[in-house]
Amino acid sequence: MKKKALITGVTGQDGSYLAEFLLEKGYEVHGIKRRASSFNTQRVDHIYEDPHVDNQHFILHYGDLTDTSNLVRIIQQVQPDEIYNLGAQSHVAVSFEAPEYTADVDAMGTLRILEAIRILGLEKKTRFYQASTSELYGLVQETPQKETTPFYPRSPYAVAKMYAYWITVNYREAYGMYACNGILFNHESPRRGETFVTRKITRGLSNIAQGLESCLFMGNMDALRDWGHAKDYVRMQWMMLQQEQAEDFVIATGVQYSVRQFISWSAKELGITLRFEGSGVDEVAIVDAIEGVNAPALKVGDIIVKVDPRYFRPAEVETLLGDPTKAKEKLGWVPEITTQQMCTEMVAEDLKAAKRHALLKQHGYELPVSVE
Ligand code: NDP
Ligand code: GDR
Repeated sequence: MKKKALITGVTGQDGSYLAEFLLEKGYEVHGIKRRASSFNTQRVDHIYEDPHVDNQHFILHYGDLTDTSNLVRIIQQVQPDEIYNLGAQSHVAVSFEAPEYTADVDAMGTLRILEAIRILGLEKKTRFYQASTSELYGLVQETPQKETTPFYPRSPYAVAKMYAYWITVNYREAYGMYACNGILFNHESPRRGETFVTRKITRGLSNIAQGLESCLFMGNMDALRDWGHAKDYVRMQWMMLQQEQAEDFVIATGVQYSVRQFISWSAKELGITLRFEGSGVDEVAIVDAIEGVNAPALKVGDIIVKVDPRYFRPAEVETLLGDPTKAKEKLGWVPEITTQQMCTEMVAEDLKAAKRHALLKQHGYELPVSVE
């Protein structure tokens, strides 16, 4: 019998990589997608299967983490062996604007799934993975952060995820369910949402190099993060559900860089050397040298990065650095892709898109460029 997995958040970055990974392992993969006024399945369109053929391996269901009856019905119908709860309002800055919605989806949504498993009597059959986060550490109490480091959440998103973390632990202890938390540090890829910092940088600088935008406006460039590749991290999500006992794990690279460093690397990938001048809200990045053919729209002396305080957060998480020793020792997991290799891949993909776009513009077909 084929194993069945149900993924919430299948249309997101991690959901799409995890669906690919599980399909390759021979799973029947079910995903929950939200109803939207336009198509929102771009990240999984390449694995879409025509519902009119027999033996479908990838099946999408309409649903929402705010809708209990919908979740119960889908779980009852699918009878999954594994549930990966990746669905969330996942943007930290947005959670300050929409705190109640974030709590409903990220905290209550997790409870709704756990309760659905219990109501349907699937406690012994269905294994549950919760997408927990390094944001739980917030104002860090210990460096590097590991499974035993105390939490100090710093945003409505992190507080909601803290509820989800503990309710997962609680259902494991109270009902003997196989339920676990992956405490994942930031992970990125060419499929990363365009408003998260790495993708904003790789896409923004690629557009600027091709003359589609003129300046990238950034928030706190001193922030330090431990950035891995989403492909490495979804492998670990699956590994966590294949153990004898459910346990929580930190997933991280163990190396941290600043946002400024990521900007410099991305610029270098485009053949641009940047010089940072000024400080605080007056800091800018200036083109110091250009090599190669990837930045035809720029000249030395152009200011292409500025700080805009609108991107500062009401409470910031300044530094995160994970210690993945437990994942390495107990599961043999080590990340295979370095932060710099990931940056190279992201810039290459965004540059390809920017070149296509610039070519259309050259021939009179101007497309709007969405910028945050
Ligand atoms: P994305 O933002 O790319 O994807 C989030 C997914 O959740 C999307 O499919 C989105 O649907 C869906 N979603 C949002 N709201 C709802 C809702 N009300 N009901 C059902 N689905 C909903 O996130 P990532 O793939 O980057 O992250 C996956 C999970 O891991 C998230 O829970 C995130 O909080 C967590 N996480 C992520 C980390 C990272 O660095 N990427 C690190 C640690 C944790 P739609 O496409 O329609 O918007
Ligand atoms: P984060 O990711 O908040 O860590 O949450 P994000 O990429 O949004 O920010 C990382 C750091 O960069 C700083 N920053 C900016 N961030 C954004 N988005 N836009 C900017 O212009 C900008 N300038 C500076 C931020 O202040 C922050 O310090 C991500 C999400 O995927 C969560 O869902 C997940 O739980 C955590 O990672 C781990």
